[in-house]
Amino acid sequence: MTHIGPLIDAAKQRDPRAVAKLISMVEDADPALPGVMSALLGAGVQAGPAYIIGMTGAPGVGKSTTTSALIAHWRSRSLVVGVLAVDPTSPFTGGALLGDRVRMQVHATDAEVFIRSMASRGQLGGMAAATPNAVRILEAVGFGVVLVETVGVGQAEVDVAATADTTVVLLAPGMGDGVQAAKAGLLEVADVLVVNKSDRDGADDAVRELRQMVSTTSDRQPGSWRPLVVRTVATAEGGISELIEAIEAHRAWLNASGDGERRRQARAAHEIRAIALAMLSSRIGLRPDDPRLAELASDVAAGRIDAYAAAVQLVSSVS
Ligand SMILES: Nc1nc2c(ncn2[C@@H]2O[C@H](COP(=O)(O)OP(=O)(O)OP(=O)(O)O)[C@@H](O)[C@H]2O)c(=O)[nH]1
Ligand SMILES: [Mg+2]
Repeated sequence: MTHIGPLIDAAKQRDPRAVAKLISMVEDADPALPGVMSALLGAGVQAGPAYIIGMTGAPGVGKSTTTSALIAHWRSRSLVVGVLAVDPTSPFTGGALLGDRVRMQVHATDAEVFIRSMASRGQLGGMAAATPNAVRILEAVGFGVVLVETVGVGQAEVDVAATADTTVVLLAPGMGDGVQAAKAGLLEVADVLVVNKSDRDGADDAVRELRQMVSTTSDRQPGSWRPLVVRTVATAEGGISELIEAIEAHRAWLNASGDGERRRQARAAHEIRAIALAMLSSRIGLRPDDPRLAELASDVAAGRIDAYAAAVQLVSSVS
């Protein structure tokens, strides 16, 4: 609690260690976090909103490599770039943290690029609650562009992706492609679809399949956004300028249609709700590892009581 002032001052100068420390506080759900967020508010207003880009897709599809290729573009326009690689603590990404650092190494010596892997360390509300806070911190200290990498394997990741301004969904040929993405709910959140690893067989088919899916499933209302499909070879920086064009086109549409403002408000509502639910849960003393919850869970699993009745019991036992 005592060193918050200097820490915040250093973070406002984008001192990497101070920024990293603030993000650790988010991961740990540090009790001083509300104070940090309120101290950063003025800075955030001054800095203005960051442009938030979600990068999501199956493990190993090339999210980090593509992100690294994208960073160079915004750096060339003198924007400071933040990257959060969100580890949903899934077994898939257990070994990915070191890999991210290697893949983004070209930017490691650039003081205006901040790259950080994040874990939720069991905090209530998980990544869905933690990620927006971390993004807010980067935004407040002046990162103009924030890329958030999530592994698109479940609803939580889809939720995280949905809080971005522009969501880029990456696929690779031969991984089941469009159907896989549709099943995972990723097509619905995609503003831009990328077929990465297009140096491999099947890229043309994947692009065709996705374009087909987009044209049959997306909103036909005039003025609505239809996801763009781009082909890349991230390792050779192939297609990266097309990807940037697609992202910029979506950004222009966000501004012109007013959808950007709507998304920002939806994002804020999502954040407030996540924080409020976490507060309520902790006020009534409910933790994810609560033994009463475990006991009720075994009753529900065994069919002794239904989940609604269990929830009622749980709430009445803690309040
Ligand atoms: N052939 C080929 N390989 C690629 C391409 N893009 C990335 N790779 C390779 O694919 C592997 C995974 O790349 P990453 O960028 O780490 O993928 P990721 O989606 O971030 O992976 P996770 O964070 O573990 O989910 C690496 O070995 C990359 O070199 C590409 O366009 N073509
Ligand atoms: Mg990665």
